Amino acid sequence: MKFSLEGRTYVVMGVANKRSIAWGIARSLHEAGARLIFTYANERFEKPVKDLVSTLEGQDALFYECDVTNDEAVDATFQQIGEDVGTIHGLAHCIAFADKEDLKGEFVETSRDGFLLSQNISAFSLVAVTRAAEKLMTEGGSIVTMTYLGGERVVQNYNVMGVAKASLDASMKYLANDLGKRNIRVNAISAGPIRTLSAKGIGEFNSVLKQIEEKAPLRRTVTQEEVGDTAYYLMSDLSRGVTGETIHVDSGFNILG
Ligand code: NDP
Ligand code: N5H
Repeated sequence: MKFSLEGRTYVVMGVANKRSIAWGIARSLHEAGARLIFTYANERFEKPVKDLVSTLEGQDALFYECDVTNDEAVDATFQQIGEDVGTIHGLAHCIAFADKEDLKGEFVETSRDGFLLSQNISAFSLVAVTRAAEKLMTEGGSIVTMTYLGGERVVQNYNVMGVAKASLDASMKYLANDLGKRNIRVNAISAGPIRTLSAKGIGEFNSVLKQIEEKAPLRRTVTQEEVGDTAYYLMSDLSRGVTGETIHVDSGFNILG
């Protein structure tokens, strides 16, 4: 039995399908008794997300469309959430995007537009949603974002996303400093590679997984459930003294030289 999150409401952003890391987080929070709110990028994803959530027994979830590149959409979404539920206790930001062309070859070839696009969706969006969501965290709260090792060091092909994750990681720390006085914590989970829709079609992904199986201390890859349970810890009072932190859920791969 988990430490209960009954009576608490969490916003989960970035469920695309059942393989999404956001879905692992949603299931873990649901198991702890939390009420969930889901956002998706556009109405195309409304039905698939609703169908998925209908499999969570007894979950009285709410759904909103929210394209994070649009300030008005972000503000309107959180204003509506405020009107519908009042207080929220946390938010899981599981959103990233880069042009496929920028995820191969040499980083030096990155275009200005490609660079700004990935920064906009993958890093600035955390700032935008935090600013809108914190107004609803009247009892304190916990914000969790998803990052990857490629923001700390050079990982082949991650390129423009690595620079966006470095920006996200720094944003997470500045936000943690701003919001700490209102008892709102901001942390990141650095996940090892997981086969999701985003990872689909990325060249060399299989060899990245194989490298983890051969070299990571745990000699295996991680699952959405394992990331979900760490997000649950960060959302719960178990982590009440933790903010501005990055927890690696990566079978220990990051400690290797
Ligand atoms: P998914 O493809 O399942 O999720 C990516 C999500 O980003 C989608 O739900 C997509 O929404 C959303 N998104 C993209 N653009 C926008 C936008 N403009 N507005 C709102 N939402 C948007 O992949 P993952 O679960 O793998 O990715 C989740 C997070 O985890 C990302 O930050 C990723 O970088 C990170 N991560 C992933 C790892 C992995 O190996 N998979 C490893 C480490 C970190 P929609 O479907 O509605 O378009
Ligand atoms: C070193 C690697 C492998 C190479 C780099 C992969 C980077 C992936 C991240 C971004 C977010 C993927 C991405 O934007 C794909 C899009 O161009 C195309 N896909 C889509 O549009 C789908 C339909 C939608 C749902 O995707 C999004 N994002 O909206 C890194 C890997 C080992 C680990 C990894 C996969 C990290 C990560 O950040 O996801």
